[in-house]
Amino acid sequence: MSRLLCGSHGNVVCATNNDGLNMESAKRSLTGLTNKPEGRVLVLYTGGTIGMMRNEQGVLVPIANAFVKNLRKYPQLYDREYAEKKFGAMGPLVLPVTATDNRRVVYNVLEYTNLCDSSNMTMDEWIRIANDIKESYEHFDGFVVLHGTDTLSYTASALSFMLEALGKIVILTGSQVPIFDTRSDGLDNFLASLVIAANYNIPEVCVFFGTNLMRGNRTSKASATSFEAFYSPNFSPLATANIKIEVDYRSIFRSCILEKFYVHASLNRNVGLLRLFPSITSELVKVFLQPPIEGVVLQTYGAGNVPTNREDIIAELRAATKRGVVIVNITQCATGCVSDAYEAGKLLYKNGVIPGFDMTPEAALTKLAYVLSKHEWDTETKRQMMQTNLRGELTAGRPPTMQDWDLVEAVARSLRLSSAAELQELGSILFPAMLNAAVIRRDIVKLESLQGYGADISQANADGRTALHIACCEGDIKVVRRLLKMGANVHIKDRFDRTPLTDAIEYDRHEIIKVLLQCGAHLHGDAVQIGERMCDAATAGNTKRLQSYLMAGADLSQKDVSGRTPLHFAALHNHTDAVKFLLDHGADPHCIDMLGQTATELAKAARASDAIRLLTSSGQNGVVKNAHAS
Ligand code: ASN
Repeated sequence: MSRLLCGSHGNVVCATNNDGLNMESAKRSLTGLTNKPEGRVLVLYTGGTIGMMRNEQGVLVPIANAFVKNLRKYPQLYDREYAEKKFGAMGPLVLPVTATDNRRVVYNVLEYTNLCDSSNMTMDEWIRIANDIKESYEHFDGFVVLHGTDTLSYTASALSFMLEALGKIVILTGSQVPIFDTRSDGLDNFLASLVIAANYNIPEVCVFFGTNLMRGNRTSKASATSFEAFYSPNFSPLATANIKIEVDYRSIFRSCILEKFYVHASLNRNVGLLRLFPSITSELVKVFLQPPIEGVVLQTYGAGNVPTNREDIIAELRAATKRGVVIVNITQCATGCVSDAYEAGKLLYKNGVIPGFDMTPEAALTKLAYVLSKHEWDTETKRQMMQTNLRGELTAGRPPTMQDWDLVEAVARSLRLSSAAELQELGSILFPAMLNAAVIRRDIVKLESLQGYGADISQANADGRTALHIACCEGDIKVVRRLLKMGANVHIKDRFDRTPLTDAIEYDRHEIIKVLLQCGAHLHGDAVQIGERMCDAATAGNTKRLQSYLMAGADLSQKDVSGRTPLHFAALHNHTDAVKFLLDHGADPHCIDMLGQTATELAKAARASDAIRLLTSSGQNGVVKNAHAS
């Protein structure tokens, strides 16, 4: 696997169209013009059994350019009527709509060249996947990576570290049987992954298999034959997909750093996994630890034990840690955590080995590759980071205290509720209401205590609105910052397809717009619709609103459906402040509308003399200043 089917990233997207669909047109085509809002998902098809077909010899092989063509033949995977009406025959794929999901899933498939069996995956492919997600990040709500199962947990673990400050969901899935076989786990895995990616804001790299959505860096492949091929030994699933999809919001790992999403696109390859076994020779250990090795995951017995009577092995480990090799101790057991409860374990830590707690081998190895490639960290910091919970990959020490549903329980008791499902439902109703009330009262202490009671800070109310949406309308920057530091997600869209950024723009909260952008928020949806909203602002002479859009990254020369720009409307209505603002910030006075008229011509027709003066003086100079948002 080395190149993308559709060429460079400027035009990834729809492998359904093998010529490659331009990203801009894909973006335009993915707008929500229907009653049910659309959730947009990019599928990165890297290979694996899921897409394989039998060749003439009956052997399973991946076949280039066949996957999407086949998807279009399956009514469960392609609502032909809706898709063709809206996007044309070669447009993105669309799932049939269901009553239970909030959003209709619209998905594009990016098929990799050299579709590979995942046994052939290398760190280069991990970097490629991470970069592909980066390139398309702003155009999609979620990402599904179709991947062979054999090394899927390694890729998921690596991506969880490389995708920094991730704000959207990335799901890796695959299957044991090809999706187009009569009896296959691929269909369910793919469908559930698409639906979850489009409908749920779980800003993590996940693995979906069977009925479980698991944190990717907690998974390992458990079976070569079962449809439940993956397990998450030390952490319960983030969600289960049975008749209903049930998300355990309390277990979602949310980044609490005010940072924009980016990719850490390098990895240190001088890492390895060394599994102890009785009578292992010190020569083997010595050779394994030789340069250029820089990091080793040592798989020891039970709770992290090595033989205390093997000074020869201990000496090799000691010498290596002294040379600066980072050695991380994890257990060979399927579940559980290393500890220093035994003398046999303590010995390791005395000799410079560090505990890897309950990390899977895949997580520990890929984390080492990631941590060791961070040139800005010195060796001590790298050792510390290996022991720190960076992405929910390890449980160190006591879990954070939670006042386990006390508040909800108290209410539940008074309502005589008893079952876990009733409690869960009560929480999902009460918490958003209580969070929103705390935001309106600007009560940061209350917000924090609600989180302590188990509220998910990004939990939405019945309209899909979160505390951050409300805070952006209310306009208290301190509350907004606090929410973001508590892990509130900037990408959640409410029932009306509004993000917190939409609210901040429409309430002209300039400080808040800045901090949202700092956290990776971006404009979404149809550019023409954004153009229309800016044209409305220009018609009303609302310069502040135009400034809000500019700060959020909008193109002030964006046209509405009639081809008019905000400048046309500001000129037509003789709003001189708005005309000046638009000209000062790069709006193009030469743009013509569908009738072939410029802003100046419209101003002349309306006898808007002040606007005409501004426009003609800017035109005479031939200069339209290229100022930027401050
Ligand atoms: N060998 C295949 C792979 O990892 C196994 C699978 O996908 N089920 O690519």
